[in-house]
Amino acid sequence: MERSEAIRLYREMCLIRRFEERASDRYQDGKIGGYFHTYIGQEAIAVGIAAILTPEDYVIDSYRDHGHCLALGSDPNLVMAELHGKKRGLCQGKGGSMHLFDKERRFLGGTGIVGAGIPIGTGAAFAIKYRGGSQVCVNFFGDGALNEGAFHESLNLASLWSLPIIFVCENNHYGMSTPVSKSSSLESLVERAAGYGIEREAMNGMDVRAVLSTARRVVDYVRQNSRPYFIEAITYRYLGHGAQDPNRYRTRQEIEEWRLRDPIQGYAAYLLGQKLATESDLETIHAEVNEVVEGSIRFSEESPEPEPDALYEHVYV
Ligand SMILES: Cc1ncc(C[n+]2csc(CCOP(=O)(O)OP(=O)(O)O)c2C)c(N)n1
Ligand SMILES: [Mg+2]
Repeated sequence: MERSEAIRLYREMCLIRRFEERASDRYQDGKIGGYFHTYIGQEAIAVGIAAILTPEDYVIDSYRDHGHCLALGSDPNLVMAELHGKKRGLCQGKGGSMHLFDKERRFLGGTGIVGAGIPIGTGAAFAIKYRGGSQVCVNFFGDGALNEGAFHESLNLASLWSLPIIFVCENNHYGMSTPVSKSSSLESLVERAAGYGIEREAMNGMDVRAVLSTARRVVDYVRQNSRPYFIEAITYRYLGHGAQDPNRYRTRQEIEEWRLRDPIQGYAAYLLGQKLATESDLETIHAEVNEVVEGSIRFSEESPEPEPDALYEHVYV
């Protein structure tokens, strides 16, 4: 990996982390309304996969979508303003946290219904194939979504019709307060894809270098063969499911153990060890990222609310 690329991955993970921390503060202060789910702990997955995609590829997501959107290059000002429900937001304040959408980046949106993005992404992959394109569609969802009928229907068609889609299950070990061990009949989640004849593998979602190398190989495979692929990204969400979650269903020790595998700290140690960056380079990145995020909050505060009449715009196409 080139030094500039190595540093860019670090910066992006830090941007997502800081963005989520400050957006959480704003939520607690009542400046952001609605539902709100952070991506803290899972940053390496979105950043590592987005780094391999071309601007023509499609991405679709669940409601835990701020990190993916930022990793794809959406403007932090617009994303933050969207969380604040402001007119200058990415979706003019009508999407909010769970329904970010960025047409320019082919980000087909977050979805509030668990598993709902899976058939839509499968449809996007069908469209790619139908039009004879060479793009891929990446479909992010949680471990909880594996138990939705839509997941099984989509995997069946994706395999039957040989669609260029990468199903990325971010296994953060919980669907709200329910551990995977109480919701899945199989311990190994990748085996869910076996029943549909789909190639599959698990990867360490806490290590951006592991994500990058898996993504590079898998995206190549899907592009060249127009076949679906299933990745289980093993990870952990540090905070509660959403902003109101008191987090009583797991021990502090469990959270602390996962924090020892933190994707940002682990990668910082790698950059320093390989002499790809100095302590002072990393401090500069933190300061820059902080300024971007604070700027996005100022941008959100300065943006007006949407006009009441805007409620009727962009509803149907
Ligand atoms: C169809 C549907 N059922 C239930 C819910 C309520 N719900 C919201 S998030 C969630 C847990 C999903 O967990 P997972 O897929 O693992 O995603 P994570 O939150 O861990 O990223 C549930 C049950 C919903 N939004 N949609
Ligand atoms: Mg989960």
